[in-house]
Amino acid sequence: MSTYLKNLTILKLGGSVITDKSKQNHINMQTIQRIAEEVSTATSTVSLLLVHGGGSFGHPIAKKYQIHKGWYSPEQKIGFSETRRAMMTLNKTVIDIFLAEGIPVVSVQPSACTLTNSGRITHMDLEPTRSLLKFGFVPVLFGDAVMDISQGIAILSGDQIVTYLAKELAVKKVIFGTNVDGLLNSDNEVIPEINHQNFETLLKLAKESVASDVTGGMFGKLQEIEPLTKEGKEVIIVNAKKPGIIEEVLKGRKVVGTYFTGK
Ligand code: IP8
Repeated sequence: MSTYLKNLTILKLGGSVITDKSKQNHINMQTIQRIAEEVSTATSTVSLLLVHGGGSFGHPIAKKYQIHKGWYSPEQKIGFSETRRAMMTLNKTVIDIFLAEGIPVVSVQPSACTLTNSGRITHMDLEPTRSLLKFGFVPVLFGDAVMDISQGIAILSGDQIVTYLAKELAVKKVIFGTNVDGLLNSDNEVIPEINHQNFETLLKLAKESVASDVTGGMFGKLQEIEPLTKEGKEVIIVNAKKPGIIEEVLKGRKVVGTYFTGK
């Protein structure tokens, strides 16, 4: 393995962190700004890949035009284009804020390098991303509307991108920055550790919770995390809305959150 791939970390910033899901097209500028500052103090110790979700930008339009259900009507064309544009707008703001903080972020547009089949990635050209990492850039990918071999069009979640990148790029650690302190039990307490014993029960619990996302909310996230834990990756769900958490976890310190042990 080349040196640049050692200690490679993926930070996923959920849509609920970078946008206000209760208001369409509302970006949480101050939250992104604070996270960028935290990342900037921590990136000397890690190689980083950023992935962000769609929040109140991608999801409402994707839902309106049922892009995640695949192609069934020419009216979806405008919806597909609008979903893509919404994600570009959100991504540009993230890029602007991180760049102003001196972080060498480079946007990598998933829909331009990825094909799915029934919503799952079958091809993703990772060479540009590998090259960016080699030179010390921070590639930034995001959930997107993509072309799909069997159903024509699809919504590719940021979480699925994370799983794919983590496997293909020999990533060591994956941090999911959400708006909750971790995975919560029925008493709203953080489950500090998830292993093979309690994974299935928690998956059922998450399935019963209502998801407003077209990509399945916490249930979708857990489904993406499962194969990663089997491969022995370090996976952590933390609250990115709480100041200091992202900096601490990037620096390898123990924080409040849910740790997947894979045992
Ligand atoms: O928020 C979905 O990405 P996610 C992106 O990571 C779109 O599930 C376009 C809805």
